Amino acid sequence: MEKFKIVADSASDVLTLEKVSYAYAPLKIITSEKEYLDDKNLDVRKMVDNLLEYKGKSSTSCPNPDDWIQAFGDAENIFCVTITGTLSGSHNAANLAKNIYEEMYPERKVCVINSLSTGPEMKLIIDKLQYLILQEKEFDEICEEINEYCKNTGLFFILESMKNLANNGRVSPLVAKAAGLLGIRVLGMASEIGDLQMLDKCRGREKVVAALIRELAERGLKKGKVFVGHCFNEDTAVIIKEKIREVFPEAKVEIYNLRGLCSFYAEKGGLIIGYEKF
Ligand code: X90
Repeated sequence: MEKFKIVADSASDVLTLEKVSYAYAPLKIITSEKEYLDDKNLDVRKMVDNLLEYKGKSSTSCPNPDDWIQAFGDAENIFCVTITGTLSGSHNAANLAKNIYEEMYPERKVCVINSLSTGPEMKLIIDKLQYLILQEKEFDEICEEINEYCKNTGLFFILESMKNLANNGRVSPLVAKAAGLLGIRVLGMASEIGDLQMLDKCRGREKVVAALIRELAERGLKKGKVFVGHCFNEDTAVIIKEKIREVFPEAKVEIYNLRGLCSFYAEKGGLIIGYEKF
């Protein structure tokens, strides 16, 4: 049995970890025609293209406590990272799973972490957990340190459409409307309570990237790590990376493709940026 294990839901975009035992609980993307399981086998490109053509209703569903318990598997100390509990039932389900699991195995412990965020910020939290575990710290110590760390990470998003967010009640239709206008990109961030907070509406890519860089500076990026997750918008991700390199030469930037859940809500062209506030 493993001493330490990291577990997350698939909103984290993390499928494997190199140095610590890891598992994820997939969310689902549901249309009247099809169900997409957000696991390693999902063809994200195909899903995004299908969704662009599809005109009917679509929604998502989160793991239930049983799914979480399965992902926990057999480990003494589990760190479980969830998408924001403000917008998803995943966090609640993970807490229920923790209670059941700890009752089933009184000698095992689960620390559930509400990311109050998604994708790239969850990735930062998972990387930090891996680092803390490799430092051979104790369970309680890691719990404490990871909760401190979460206060020093943040998330921005750049969206061209908020249709799926609005249709599923994750933002108000009024807010979503602005993002629907041709050529308009919305810049926002994960708020302190873990929902979407709008910052700016920009016409054109250059303006929105400039606004993002300004916000990154104002909200504390200096030499920290940055993950730029994108939904088939590598061009803009590369521009963002170059701009960050220029303005914050010591920051460490990595680009990656969003997986299913984040792609569904960010939609084609969407970008989600997680960063450290130091
Ligand atoms: O439980 C479920 O069905 C999942 C619901 C997820 C709802 C929101 C996901 C947002 C994904 C959009 C831009 C980033 C927003 C960050 C807000 C904290 C990506």
